Amino acid sequence: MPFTRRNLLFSGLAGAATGLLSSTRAFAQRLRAPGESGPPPKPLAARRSNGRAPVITPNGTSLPWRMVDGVKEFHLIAEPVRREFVEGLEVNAWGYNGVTPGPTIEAFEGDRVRLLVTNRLPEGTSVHWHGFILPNGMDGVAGLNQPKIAPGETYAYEFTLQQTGTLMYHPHFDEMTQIALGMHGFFIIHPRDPGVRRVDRDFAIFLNEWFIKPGTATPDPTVMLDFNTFTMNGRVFPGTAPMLVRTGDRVRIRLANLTMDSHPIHIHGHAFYVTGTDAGPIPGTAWWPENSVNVPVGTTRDIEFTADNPGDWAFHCHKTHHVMNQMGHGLPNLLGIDPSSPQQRLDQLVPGTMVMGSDGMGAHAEQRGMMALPRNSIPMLGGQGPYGSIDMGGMFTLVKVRDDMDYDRDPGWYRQPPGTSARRVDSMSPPPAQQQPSHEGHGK
Ligand SMILES: [Cu+2]
Repeated sequence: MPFTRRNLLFSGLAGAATGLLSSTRAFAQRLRAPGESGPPPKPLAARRSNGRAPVITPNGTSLPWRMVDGVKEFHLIAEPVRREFVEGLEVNAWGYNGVTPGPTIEAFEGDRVRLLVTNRLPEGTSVHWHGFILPNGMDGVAGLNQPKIAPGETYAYEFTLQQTGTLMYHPHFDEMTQIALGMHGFFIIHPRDPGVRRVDRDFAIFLNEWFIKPGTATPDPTVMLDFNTFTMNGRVFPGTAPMLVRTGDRVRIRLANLTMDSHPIHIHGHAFYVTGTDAGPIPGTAWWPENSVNVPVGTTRDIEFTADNPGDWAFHCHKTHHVMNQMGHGLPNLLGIDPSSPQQRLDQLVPGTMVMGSDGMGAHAEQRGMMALPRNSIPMLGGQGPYGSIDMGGMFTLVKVRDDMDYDRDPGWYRQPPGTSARRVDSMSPPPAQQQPSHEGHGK
């Protein structure tokens, strides 16, 4: 199926629906403790509104909750998940409630929350509430604050939210495997007053990086530095859903990183302010303007801007290898060398191998359709745009700004107003001599 925005939007919605269903099912299946009585559980609460734009996790899901005796109760299920990063690449990951990253949890400052955690992994786990001010016994470091949650067991964490901001949850047991395989999620605490730091569009993007050998489906969690697949909310471009905003919207994007690398995330066509970290909101007087925000390991960053520039704007990690898709390593550097002879010899040994192009990597994108790839792997370079191939994949997505944006429907590619596009000029006559730079009239 060729990549189209419609497919992409549909698969995103389908994914969200599946996640919600599986969460709902999980609630229904929750075992009652022996002898537990009382009224039957109330139905799931609808998504709260409270006058605030809901947080959107592109390609992701939000975790439903229900009120039980004044406590907001959520249920996380730690389990292996099958995640499609983009059509052609399915990955054996670990996550929560059927997805990686796990569903986004939202609550309000002052809320009393209970988080049920059921372990369906083949090994123990725990959940740490990253950045939270909470009782020591709820902090989730296995061995230090609690026993590990053994396979099949359910634990309850319960505490009162004393702060606001973009926080996270992740295991603190066998971190190297569990976090690397995708076990992490957002826990967003809103201010009680809906007028505080209000925005029109509020997005959340969890960054991750993986090593998945081409032709395999299970990431190698022992890899320390040499990752080859970089995701935003468990998807790589062109599988990442664009963020849809209306001209004039106040936009917040929350970014989180629990990988082995920092990720400098860059926006085009706008400048933003850095407005928050995992320690909470930054006072307005201390916001600083940026075009790229480095998201260090083990942190979140909030950025805000007014979308005042219509168009399709790139939003991506600025480490150049992090905007490439699945790369096979160990190939020689052939930049500047005619690769046809080694290509032929390699083809005899390993059919379908691509060596680096002598003129850079752009040719790979051009040849994408003809490349023979190992099963369950994807080309190194991105997707199709309105003007040809976009040579970026991985941690790359789009902010689409339109005057009349329908938030529920991808508008397709931006139509640039006449006279506002870069254009080819080398086929025209050379500019007349009087248009050359002149220093006349500057005093000499
Ligand atoms: Cu990066």
